[in-house]
Amino acid sequence: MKLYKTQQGIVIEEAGDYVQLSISDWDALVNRDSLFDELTQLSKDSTAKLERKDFEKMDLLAPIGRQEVWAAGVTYLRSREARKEEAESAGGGDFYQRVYMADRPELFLKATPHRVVGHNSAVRIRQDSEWNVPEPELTVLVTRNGKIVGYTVGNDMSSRSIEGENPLYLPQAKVYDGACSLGPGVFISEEDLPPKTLIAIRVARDGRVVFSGDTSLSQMKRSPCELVEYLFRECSYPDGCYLMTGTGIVPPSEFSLRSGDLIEIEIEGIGTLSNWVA
Ligand code: DO4
Ligand code: MG
Repeated sequence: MKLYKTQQGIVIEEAGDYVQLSISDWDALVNRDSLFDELTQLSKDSTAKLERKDFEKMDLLAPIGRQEVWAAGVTYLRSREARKEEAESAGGGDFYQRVYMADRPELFLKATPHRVVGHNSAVRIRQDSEWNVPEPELTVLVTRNGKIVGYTVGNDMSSRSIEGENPLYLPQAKVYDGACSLGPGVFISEEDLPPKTLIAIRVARDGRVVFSGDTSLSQMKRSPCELVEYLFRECSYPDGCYLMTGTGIVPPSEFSLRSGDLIEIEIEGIGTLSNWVA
């Protein structure tokens, strides 16, 4: 089942059937620990069925209310290798290997809601950064009680030049307006995603694919539950939160995004998130 936030209201999609909910409070809704069961019931009871064509005319918004967006780093070997290379000359090459091996994961605040964009909107690159990449990441929706109730597609837009100059610049490399994209909707499920779930990215420039790559969740070193357990240590999230679980795909060093590029990220079973670079 998928949950969508639109300008016209909240919509659920179950096996090709669309229902518009009478509930309009996103923050209260997504904090229900039994979200899957409740949405299943609402979808059965509702008389407000929508045709697919009517849903497609609605204005899709990023699936977020007041949730903070956090992110985990260096959860895949590919990310560890890329960062090690990038930070070596700044003396930070070793940090990434250490965090990859450590019990404690790397967790950082990625975005407050106003910095998040949704499907078919523009993500941004920083004006003071020369080397910029998308990071395709499975992103989990977590209730205020720490329960994972859904999954969405995330793009952790990053400045590799700022991050590589000094690891202490990480917040500037990661947090800026339009640096985070989520959507199109949220896949609501009680189950863990299968490890074979594919994550794929394509970047097109002037209609030509200039970068593509894929990985699967089986390549991730830590589980979403383990990351959430650390995230909730000594920190509360009154409106719930999103957690991006790290990237397993990093473009080659000579690649940098340009204005006008189209980024498409697909996670099997969840959807495809498309954004153009402003
Ligand atoms: O440590 C730097 C950021 C890592 C990251 O964003 C990732 O691995 O996805
Ligand atoms: Mg990342």
